Amino acid sequence: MRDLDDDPIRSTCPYCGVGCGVLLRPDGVGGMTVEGDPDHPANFGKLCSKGLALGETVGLEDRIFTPELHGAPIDWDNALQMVADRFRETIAEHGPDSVAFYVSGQLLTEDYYVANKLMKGFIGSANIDTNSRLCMASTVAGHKRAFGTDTVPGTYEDLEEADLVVLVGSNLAWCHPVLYQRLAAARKAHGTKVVVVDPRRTATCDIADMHLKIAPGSDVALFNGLLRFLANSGHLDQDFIDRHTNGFEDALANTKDCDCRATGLPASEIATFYNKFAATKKVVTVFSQGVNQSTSGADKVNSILNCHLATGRIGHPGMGPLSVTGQPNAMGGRETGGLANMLAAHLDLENEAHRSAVGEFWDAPRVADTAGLKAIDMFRAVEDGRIKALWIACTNPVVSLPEADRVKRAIENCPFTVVSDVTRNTDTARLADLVLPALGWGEKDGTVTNSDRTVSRQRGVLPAPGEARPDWDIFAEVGRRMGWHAAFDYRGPSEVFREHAALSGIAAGFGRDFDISALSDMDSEAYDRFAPTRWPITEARQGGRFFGDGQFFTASGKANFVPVTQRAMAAEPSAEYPFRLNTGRIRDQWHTMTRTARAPRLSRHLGEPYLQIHPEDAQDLSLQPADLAKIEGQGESAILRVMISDDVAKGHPFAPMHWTCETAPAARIGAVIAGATDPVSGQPESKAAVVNITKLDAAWYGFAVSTRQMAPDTAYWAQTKTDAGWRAELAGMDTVSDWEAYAQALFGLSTAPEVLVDPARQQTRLAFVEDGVLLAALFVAPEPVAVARDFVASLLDQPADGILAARAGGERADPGPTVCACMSVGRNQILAAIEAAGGDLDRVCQSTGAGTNCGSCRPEVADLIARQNRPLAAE
Ligand SMILES: Nc1nc2c(c(=O)[nH]1)N[C@H]1C(S)=C(S)[C@@H](COP(=O)(O)OP(=O)(O)OC[C@H]3O[C@@H](n4cnc5c(=O)[nH]c(N)nc54)[C@H](O)[C@@H]3O)O[C@H]1N2
Ligand SMILES: Nc1nc2c(c(=O)[nH]1)N[C@H]1C(S)=C(S)[C@@H](COP(=O)(O)OP(=O)(O)OC[C@H]3O[C@@H](n4cnc5c(=O)[nH]c(N)nc54)[C@H](O)[C@@H]3O)O[C@H]1N2
Ligand code: SF4
Ligand SMILES: [Mo]
Repeated sequence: MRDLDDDPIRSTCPYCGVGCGVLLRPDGVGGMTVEGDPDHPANFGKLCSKGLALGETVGLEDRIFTPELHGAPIDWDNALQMVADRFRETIAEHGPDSVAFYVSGQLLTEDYYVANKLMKGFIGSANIDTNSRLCMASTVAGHKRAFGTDTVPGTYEDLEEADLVVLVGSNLAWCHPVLYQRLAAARKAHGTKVVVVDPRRTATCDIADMHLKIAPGSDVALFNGLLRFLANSGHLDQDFIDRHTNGFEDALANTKDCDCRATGLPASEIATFYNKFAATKKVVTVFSQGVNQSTSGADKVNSILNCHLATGRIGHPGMGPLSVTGQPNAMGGRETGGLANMLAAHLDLENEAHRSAVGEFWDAPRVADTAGLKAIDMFRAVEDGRIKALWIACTNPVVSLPEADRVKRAIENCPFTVVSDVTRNTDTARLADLVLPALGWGEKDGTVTNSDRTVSRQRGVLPAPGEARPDWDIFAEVGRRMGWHAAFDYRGPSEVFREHAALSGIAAGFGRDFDISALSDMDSEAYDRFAPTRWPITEARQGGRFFGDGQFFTASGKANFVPVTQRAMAAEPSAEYPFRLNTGRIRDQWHTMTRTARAPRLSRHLGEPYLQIHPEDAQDLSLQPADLAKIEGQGESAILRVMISDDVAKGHPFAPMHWTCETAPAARIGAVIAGATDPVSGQPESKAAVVNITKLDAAWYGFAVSTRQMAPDTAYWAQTKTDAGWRAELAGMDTVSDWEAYAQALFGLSTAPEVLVDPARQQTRLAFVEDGVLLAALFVAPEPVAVARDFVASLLDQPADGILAARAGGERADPGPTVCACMSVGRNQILAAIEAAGGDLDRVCQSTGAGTNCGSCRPEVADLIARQNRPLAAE
């Protein structure tokens, strides 16, 4: 066993595409401490709240330890043979396109490589797609159209060297917090100007010199207008255009019909932005899901790339487009060819020469020669029976895909579904015939590539739970059992990585960008020691930027301008569906919460699914703060807590994507989103569904805490972990006559509770106390319950005096809802500090500790300061 004083093990955070380095110190009893790695080039020691809480998410509760067939354990031998047999039989009877893999940007490069090789080279179908289709597909398509390859030209340092950073559809403060901190620090040091283009005011706007509250979906109009402005105002780099690009005139001609008024922005704001862009040489344009998740996602990407190409602002320090990737290995997935329309090593499926080179390298019987089904189409093919055997790994599509209920029904009806996951308790794994236990972060070994092409190692420091196995190993063994022994005979991840690196060398022979061939003879010790390195990694070259030399990866060696036009979105608001629903992320949760929900402090920031809605919309709908709203679209519905805020525009509410059947079954927002996709990239429009909203008239509302997980059974509930147990919000449509019996069922307790009826507040309060210690409590009322929630939750497992009074006692002040998750600082503490320290942000942060670690709560602290003198809309 390792000694506690041993040197820490370096690894990489498994969440966002910033790809921060971490130092892990296992405690010898299944846990570990996690710190930022000061030597990692992505974060230099910083971590955000999610990275910092990693140690709290590695416990084994909820994990799956053996394969399970319809819920019953079976051994690996039978499980793997069953997968191999079922896939082989299905292929024999219905052809290779009757099976599919749906994988994930959270797989490691080695996992991805093996899965892709098995499907595209050996099964002979390209029916492998990934959740990156929901995430990066539009960028991939945009890059390929402009550059000839899916190349990210710049680096993180560019953000620090730029004089102007334009953030388009990116909530960097919450979604790439450490990169946001790097930008905020650069801005403080040398006054970088920041422009945020987002229909919603986000925490990122805290460092924005300008926030362009653009109409949803109108980014092409904004950037086409910019291209025209650059041309008309003499800001083109004509030499670069002439020597290194094709198609400028067409692209410019296309902007003639473009009307910037589609953006809904005042002409003066547009002019200020255009002038600033034109006048600043060092401009970086960062873009993310507000760009990608759109039926014109690829066009939005190209409208941005066009402006950088037209000014020659690409591939030099402090300038260029920078797509920030979401998942830790979104880039690795692209490098291994994990999308249904790519081959491997950035080679093209449609290219005969590419195919035969890869086929020869793999010694593969048949390399797929046409693109496979992209995510939305793949699940529709499951629905209509074209796909009869499906393997889902490392993703939770029943929650994260649009038309989520349709996806759910499709999987339910699929003749054979395998799910590889770390837990069986996901909405998707619950529907599988066979669940395979995968090793998780902290247990497995491999590599990931972050947004700026830096390849880093994830290292296993914890023992395998039960019989869990690494994903690459599971795919490889199925490959062997399907009859391809030699091709899948890997002894470890380093062997897979070497093969991947060698293939990249072959790809480079075709003039491709992705080349890490210098690593193709790296032995397993060198692989173990491998330090973060930016690609390309060849004998001649390492890292750096692309395209500064004007050389692109198209046949002509020149970049392509892509003529794009502002198009309508898939659906317009109507009488039936008058609202356009925006969706996205919150600061402290990761996607479907299978990991972040395990760390209580990450649920304290925003612990419940909510609908952020403009005050005028709320008024029209008679919605009060803390009411519940019913959102309908697609013939499905979701129930969310109302949060009234003018951060969102009228008619354009926002909801987070994170809640599931495990955490808040009525709130799966994917169910109400249509499966409309971009014709170029196949990426769904997750940010612009049309919906109807009504007030939910519940008969009663409740708030409950319990030392044990509760079993709610009502129209609406949302449950999260606390330090000493669980807390839940509840609402029911039917009146309850016996609250005592209801509470006993909810808590699984048979003892009699203490009951207090408070007629003034119309509240009924029930507390279950054993030996003077609080086990559980329920507060119910005909209106949303007013009670000091954090305070009540803090009393669990504590002496129960005063619980039913539910006020913060003199000795234990109620800290209020958590604002700073890293340092556990509550809102009330911050308000007190503002009173004492005045409105100085730094002083308030210093005195409370808030914002002194990752800093991503600083926008909220600033907001609290700003709000001191005005009434709160949402509370
Ligand atoms: N805390 C946290 N961080 C994460 C994740 C997480 O789950 N939680 N997930 C990671 C992943 S996989 C991803 S892909 C990234 C996503 O990172 P981001 O893309 O930054 O996050 P989102 O919240 O999805 O969306 C960004 C913004 O797009 C805006 N938007 C909506 N429509 C439009 C539009 O038409 N035009 C423009 N310009 N903007 C629009 C939204 O209002 C939203 O603020 O985050 C990564 N980081
Ligand atoms: N409405 C709406 N929907 C969206 C989005 C949006 O903005 N709005 N964003 C989209 C985007 S950008 C993304 S990236 C997707 C993300 O959506 P998903 O990929 O569905 O979300 P996750 O919760 O990250 O799912 C990862 C799963 O893998 C499991 N897992 C973790 N580690 C391992 C491992 O090592 N091996 C295996 N086999 N399993 C593991 C986890 O337990 C979890 O079940 O959501 C998309 N959906
Ligand atoms: S910014 Fe946060 S979530 Fe992203 S890699 Fe770094 S620590 Fe992890
Ligand atoms: Mo993503």
